[in-house]
Amino acid sequence: MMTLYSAPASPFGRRVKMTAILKGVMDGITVEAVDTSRPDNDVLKRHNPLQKIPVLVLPDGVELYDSRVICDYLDSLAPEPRLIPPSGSDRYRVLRLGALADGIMEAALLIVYETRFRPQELRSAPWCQRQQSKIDAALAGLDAAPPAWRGRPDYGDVSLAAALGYLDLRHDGRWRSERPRLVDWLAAFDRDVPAFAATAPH
Ligand SMILES: N[C@@H](CCC(=O)N[C@@H](CS)C(=O)NCC(=O)O)C(=O)O
Repeated sequence: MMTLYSAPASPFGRRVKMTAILKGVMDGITVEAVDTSRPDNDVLKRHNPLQKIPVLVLPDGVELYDSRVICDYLDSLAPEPRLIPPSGSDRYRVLRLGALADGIMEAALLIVYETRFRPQELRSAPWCQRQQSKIDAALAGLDAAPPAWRGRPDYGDVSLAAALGYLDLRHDGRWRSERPRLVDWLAAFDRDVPAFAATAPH
């Protein structure tokens, strides 16, 4: 059995869970919820010096982080469906979309953390605006040319869906009003990939 330390709202954890479901290995994973807002969380400290989730602990005790590494590992467990192409331009298209989604998730998380972890007097509106501008620019590019949807997700698609799901959850879905093509893309993903609804934050 493997253990996944995560949290229901974590977009990085959701990407890992969707990957595990798509690879057919979720039954071999126990999910342990971790509260990242608690300072000095012993579980987190024990498994990841960076004190971040998700962490996947393998049966032999090896701890894998971060979510990119975990998804790569899970993808290696079964030949099909292949979520990260092994080589060629497809591989770098997929990894680049994954990196873009990472940037959206990281910026969105920093904006949330600004109010969650910083006292009022230390909060910086320009800093949050800087993070928001990264999200806006990434979404504008994606809306202008959404990833081709073929009904079978790859790692880049899974990452983008996790990022948009997090913007729905924690940024009130504000991205939707100006990104109609991306809204359609996510609707198609949701329709064709049951793992998306199955991992929805609760
Ligand atoms: N690059 C990491 C990011 C993980 C991350 O930022 N996780 C958040 C929860 S969604 C976290 O653990 N935050 C706690 C903290 O930053 O102290 C990954 O892909 O796993």
